[in-house]
Amino acid sequence: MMNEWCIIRADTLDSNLLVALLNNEIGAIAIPNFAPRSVCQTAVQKIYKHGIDYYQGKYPKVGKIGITQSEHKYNPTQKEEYFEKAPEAMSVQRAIFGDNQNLLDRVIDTVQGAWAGNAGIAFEESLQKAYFAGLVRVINKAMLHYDWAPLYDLGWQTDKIVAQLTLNIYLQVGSKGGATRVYRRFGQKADLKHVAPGGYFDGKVVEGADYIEISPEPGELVFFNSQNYHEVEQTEGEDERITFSSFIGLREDTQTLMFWS
Ligand SMILES: O=C(O)CCC(=O)C(=O)O
Ligand SMILES: [Fe+2]
Repeated sequence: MMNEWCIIRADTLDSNLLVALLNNEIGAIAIPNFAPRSVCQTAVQKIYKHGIDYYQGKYPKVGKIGITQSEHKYNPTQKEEYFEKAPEAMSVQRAIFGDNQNLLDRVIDTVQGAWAGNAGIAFEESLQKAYFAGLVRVINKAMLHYDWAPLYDLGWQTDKIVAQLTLNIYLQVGSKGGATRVYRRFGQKADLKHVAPGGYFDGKVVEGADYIEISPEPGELVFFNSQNYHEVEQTEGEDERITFSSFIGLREDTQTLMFWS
């Protein structure tokens, strides 16, 4: 089963699948109908009611609700700001995704059920503060990139990870398009010379690489290894493509899986 780099669909997660993804032996894990339709619809209504923020200087534009480590990675002051903003961002997340049966809690429980070590929201020991996790994003198209927290090297707990996954739950999708393409190739520091304006990579970095394509299905929970290059194809139609997401990092020494955005 694990010979081919492909998308594995399953009713639930198990440790073999999780380990295979952390080791980059499979392309993605998809759990259909993880979030019931009613949960997705209610969340989407609350998202529009709350209002969507946009990333500064990102084109194509990407909307979000919540805070991101990647926007606070440039200096130690920003790092402190991230942790100051985290509690408020977390309570907005809980207001949108429920306090009981919270969607992120359900994902963490699912991952914990498949993992012998601890799984939970990341904690910054040096500041004694919790990370934020559970970002809403409106991505109608995303350019080629990879996500690897140890690159930032600002003394975050997440510098200590040895593998990074991303998880996305599709809350609303367009009428067509919007597939996530994941290439079987990890980003390398040396590739930084191929960064195009806007921080995205030139297609050269994935030349000849195998890839999978994940078509977004409402309610589906998808995990993939975010150190691989990935991009989101243009979404068509009136409905915006809205996702709920978090990173998951593995700390090898403690066998901990930490969640953060
Ligand atoms: O929206 C998606 O399918 C993937 C977004 C992304 O870049 C990520 O989760 O790291
Ligand atoms: Fe990404």
